[in-house]
Amino acid sequence: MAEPQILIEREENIAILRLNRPQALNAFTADMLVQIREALDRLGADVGVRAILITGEGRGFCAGQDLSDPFVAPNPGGKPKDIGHLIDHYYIPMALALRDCRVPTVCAVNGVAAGAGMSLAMGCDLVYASDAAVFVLGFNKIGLIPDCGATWLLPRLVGRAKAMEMALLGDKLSATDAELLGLVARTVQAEQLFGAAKAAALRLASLPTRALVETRRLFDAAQRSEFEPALRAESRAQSQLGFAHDYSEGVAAFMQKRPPQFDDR
Ligand code: T3D
Repeated sequence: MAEPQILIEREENIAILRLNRPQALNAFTADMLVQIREALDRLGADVGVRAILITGEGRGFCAGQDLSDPFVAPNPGGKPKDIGHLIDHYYIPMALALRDCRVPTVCAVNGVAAGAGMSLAMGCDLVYASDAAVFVLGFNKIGLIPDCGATWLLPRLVGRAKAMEMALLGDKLSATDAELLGLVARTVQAEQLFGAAKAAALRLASLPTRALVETRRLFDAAQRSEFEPALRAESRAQSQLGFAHDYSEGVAAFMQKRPPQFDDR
């Protein structure tokens, strides 16, 4: 029987999603993209899950699209394949499922993150990288443009100049440089990466989920907004969150000098 392309485990109130094609540095197949999207939707809707940790099996995190996948692999002499179909029906739904995930997401980048694999990492809420990880867009070497959200995410994270250099020259970026540039939140020694990322996911899982996810939404929305509309959007979100149980629980816990028990999703 074929190995599953992703693995899901549950630990306490977090879910761990592992990309599981280590022989190809966890390169995406079309099936795998569907499985990741379905897992994000399913786990996000599960009230027992309050954070999702994404990582890769083996020495790589994800090498982007599997270039040998018959779904897209060029077919010299045969009928040309429309890569846009793959993007529209597989990559975009996965990228949107990640952006709209109902719980916070943590990425543990355990090795190379290339092409759309780098986009997957950048799309997570909290990105920790192993000191052995490297980031490379790589699209320039196959005559394509950065996709799966990379044109939106990368310049916002590292600035246009560095994003252009990474996209046009396609050089690898070390995890240390990725942290200095703001591409990842933290670089951790390889052997400590999973523990650190899991601890962060467990911390997120103990916090008020709706407020965390609203923070993500507002940070993203503010990128396309003037200052005053951002202030108004904050006010509307705050108003809604103020009606939620987690707000009264947080304030009560503070006043009573006890740890809060957040459970409102
Ligand atoms: O159709 C479309 O392409 C549209 C979709 C776009 C989304 C994208 O993500 S496009 C970008 C696709 N990804 C790449 O172009 C990256 C290709 N890979 C590499 O440049 C290098 O493998 C890495 C920089 C990622 C890692 O280099 P290194 O030296 O650490 O490992 P390696 O020896 O190159 O690879 C190890 C194995 O993984 C090797 O297989 P083998 O020889 O041991 O049997 C290699 O062929 C395989 N592998 C790596 N990347 C891919 C892959 N197999 C299929 N697809 C890959 N993307």
